Amino acid sequence: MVSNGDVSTRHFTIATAGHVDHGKSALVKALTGTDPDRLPEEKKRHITIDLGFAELNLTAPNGEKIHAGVVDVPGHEDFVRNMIAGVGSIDLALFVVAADDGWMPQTEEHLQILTYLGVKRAVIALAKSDLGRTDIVAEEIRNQLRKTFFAHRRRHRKSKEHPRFRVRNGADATRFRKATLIC
Ligand SMILES: Nc1nc2c(ncn2[C@@H]2O[C@H](COP(=O)(O)OP(=O)(O)OP(=O)(O)O)[C@@H](O)[C@H]2O)c(=O)[nH]1
Ligand SMILES: [Mg+2]
Repeated sequence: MVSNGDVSTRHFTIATAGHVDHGKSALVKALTGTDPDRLPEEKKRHITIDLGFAELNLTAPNGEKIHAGVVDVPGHEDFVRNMIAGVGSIDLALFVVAADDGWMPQTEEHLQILTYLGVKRAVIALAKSDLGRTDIVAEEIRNQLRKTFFAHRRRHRKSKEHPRFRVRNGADATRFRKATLIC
């Protein structure tokens, strides 16, 4: 935390994760206004190759300022080394699963990488909710996360045998109808 007179600012680093084409960069752009795909080749191929960066400035209900640096990682398996570099020292993962595709190989691989690197917090974003059966994919995500650290944290806090995830609709921050967040 950095104190600036009587206003303090908390700093966080967030990184995306998830399978190729599941909507990570679109979500970063919707949240921050910055297109993280900056390379000409990325624009041409409509794919993230290298890490992209954006930032988010928020004010908490208590007036505290929050500054989040956002790292957007590639989902394609060929660029997994760049993904690993991007999530090396983050506070929170923005874990994206597309509702029309569900749990895919790099969804699983990125979850394993986050787990291995000790990332302890994640927000799960169910992207492309305008295209898919959100209830079925949400259930699939719950099942996949049931035995992970993310679920265990909730289980400990609530002292329940089975973790529960709330599903809620996010604000309309994109050109798409809505983003459904599962947390
Ligand atoms: N219909 C619909 N399309 C979306 C949504 N989010 C993203 N897209 C589209 O899906 C495609 C892939 O989106 P990206 O944000 O580039 O996906 P990505 O996960 O960043 O892809 P990589 O970085 O290459 O792994 C683009 O054509 C987006 O416009 C959504 O919520 N609904
Ligand atoms: Mg991308």
